[in-house]
Amino acid sequence: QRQVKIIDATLREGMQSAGGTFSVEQSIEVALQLAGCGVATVECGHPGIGSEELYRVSAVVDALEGRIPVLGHARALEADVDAVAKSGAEWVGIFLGVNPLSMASRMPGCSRDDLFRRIEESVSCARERGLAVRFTVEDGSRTDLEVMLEANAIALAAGAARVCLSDTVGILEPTRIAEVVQSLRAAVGQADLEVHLHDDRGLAMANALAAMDAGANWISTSVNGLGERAGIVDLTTLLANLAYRDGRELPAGETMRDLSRRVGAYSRSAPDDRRPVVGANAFRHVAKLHVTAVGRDPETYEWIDPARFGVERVLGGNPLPPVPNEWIVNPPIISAEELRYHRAGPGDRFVLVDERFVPGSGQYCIARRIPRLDEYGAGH
Ligand code: HCA
Ligand code: CU
Repeated sequence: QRQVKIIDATLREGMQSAGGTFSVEQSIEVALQLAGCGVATVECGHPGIGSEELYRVSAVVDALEGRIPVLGHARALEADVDAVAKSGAEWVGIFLGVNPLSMASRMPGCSRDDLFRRIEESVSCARERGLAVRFTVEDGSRTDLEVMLEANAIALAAGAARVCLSDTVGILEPTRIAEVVQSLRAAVGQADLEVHLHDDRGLAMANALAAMDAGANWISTSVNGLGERAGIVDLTTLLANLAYRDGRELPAGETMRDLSRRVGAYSRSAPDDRRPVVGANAFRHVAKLHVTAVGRDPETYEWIDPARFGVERVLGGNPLPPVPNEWIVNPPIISAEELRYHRAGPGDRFVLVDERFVPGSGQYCIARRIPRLDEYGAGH
């Protein structure tokens, strides 16, 4: 089995999340960190949207200095493909829906043959511009398999290097995606095969692993799973899974945690303490029974050695007094040092609303809320 490669789409799919957009500077920071995380390609933006987006994508291309390639997103239209070529990105990701749902709602009057012609033309156009091409049937999981296979075959014949199965609304289950990927793999032979999986049913990660086993060799991710609605496959959790299953080498834990925190702040989302690996509680043991057992032999309650992520396990954390009802968003338990950070006030990631010392623990329980846009300071 080939080593699976990761294309991280934080700077494209993640821009389609509720938390807002990434500035040029933020995009560059994130792209450079992604390059240090073993990601094979950075998917960034949709240059056809306008000049600002085109500028953001070219800035990321320049900053990466060819360390890893950039892929820009494009509809199956010459203008969109041209914009990607202008950005300097090496790859274009062309997508087109070919099922009755997308045809009726977005391309009334277009026959399937018209759409197939558009695939042929846009892929050829991209090849003429010197771009490498990934082709995606949008909403592939709700598209008739034969139709998807035909669309892919047209794209590959026109020079696409990779096709992508898109579970645009996150409906697949592991057993089903395995069947679909096997059919796609049989049809595309040795060509690269990617999967782009939304998490609407909470199955994106399970589907990614099933797809890998069935023959997909590229997985599309984003940091913190950021994306439309419930998002897509989470990058750092996937990396941890690959380390666990396949012994794949991990990037430095500090880089992963920093990336997660950074993208969390840039996307105005509260930290997810329970997120695998990078969450504050990912390696915290609470029950006395667990704490005692882990003290003797960590393996008793650990799936993987936190030292592999450069993290120390945390023992204890409870019992704490119940949090009063009126305490608002996400009251976490933090150290005195972290409290000083939160006291720094507006311009920070959160606005501190209330704080309370937890007796005997040296820690504080705080209430905070996500700042309104006008409360964000410079640098955020
Ligand atoms: C979108 C849809 C997409 C495309 C994926 C791809 C999806 O937001 O435009 O081009 O590979 O989920 O189908 O993200
Ligand atoms: Cu998507």
